[in-house]
Amino acid sequence: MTSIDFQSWTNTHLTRFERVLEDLLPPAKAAPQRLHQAMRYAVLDGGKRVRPLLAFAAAELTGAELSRVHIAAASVELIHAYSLVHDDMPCMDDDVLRRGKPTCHVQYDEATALLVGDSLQTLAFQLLAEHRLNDDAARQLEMIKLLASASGSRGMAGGQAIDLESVGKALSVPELELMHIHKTGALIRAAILLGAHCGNMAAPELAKLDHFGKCVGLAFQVVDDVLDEEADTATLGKTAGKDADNDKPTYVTLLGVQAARAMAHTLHQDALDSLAEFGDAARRLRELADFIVLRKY
Ligand code: GRG
Repeated sequence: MTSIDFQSWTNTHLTRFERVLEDLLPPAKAAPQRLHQAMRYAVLDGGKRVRPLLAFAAAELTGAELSRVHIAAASVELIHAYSLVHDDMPCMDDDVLRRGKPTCHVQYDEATALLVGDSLQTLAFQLLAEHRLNDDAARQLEMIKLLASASGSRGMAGGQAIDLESVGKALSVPELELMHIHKTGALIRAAILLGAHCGNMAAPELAKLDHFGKCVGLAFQVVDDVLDEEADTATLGKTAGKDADNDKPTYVTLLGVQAARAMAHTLHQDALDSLAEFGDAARRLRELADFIVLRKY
């Protein structure tokens, strides 16, 4: 698929991936129906699917089987969807709009939303354990460990804890960076590495990809902060200006819009530099880095 343009590559992958997610999620008619319907509501038909796309693009460097990459990408997207459902609940960010729709606890109820997050998280690990993702069992075990540490208290959930503690506080830029490397960056990095682990990439190349992931993960958050300030709710599909309203430190509040954009530009360049050795095979990763930094939603 290297000869088609980025938009066609994305559309082709996402159309196929939506069907994969539909099949991997429990059917809406299976009991307990309300929980299964709410899981499907939280995952299907929404979101940019940036993490799965990064997994597909990283896997292209290895020639991994697409059916395997689908499972790895789905596991990351399920963790991401769970984090959004829990983040939107009244005990956390208390938001009513996500992916252009009422949030899960608004559409269903709080107890259901809590169980949706729990069930999506466990389903993610079930997929990684149940499907053959690499002929080398040790590498597959590494994938499970990777997603667990990226999601848990030393990764995304830890970053969320720091986020909740930082409301109303004046963080320094390095403190803010540490928070976002965990909260947003860890899962983005994991998506890239899981895609690569579906093939057999050697450690030096994995390290380069990991650096790419670290840069785009942070750039994603810097741009998110700028968009939270500059874009409107309809464009974002979630409530704009939420961070400022909640008195949360952001790159924009600490640095201002212009310096935040400059930081995203530096991270973008650093990310592209780390792909130099991969040549044209890394074309989709470069295009995704461009999308992450230049996106308007
Ligand atoms: C509840 C354990 C737990 C963690 C929550 C991811 C997260 C941590 C909170 C989401 C709140 C937020 C706005 C985070 C900053 C950046 C981010 C992850 C935005 C949402 O990701 P997108 O833009 O969402 O990829 P879509 O809907 O496109 O998939």
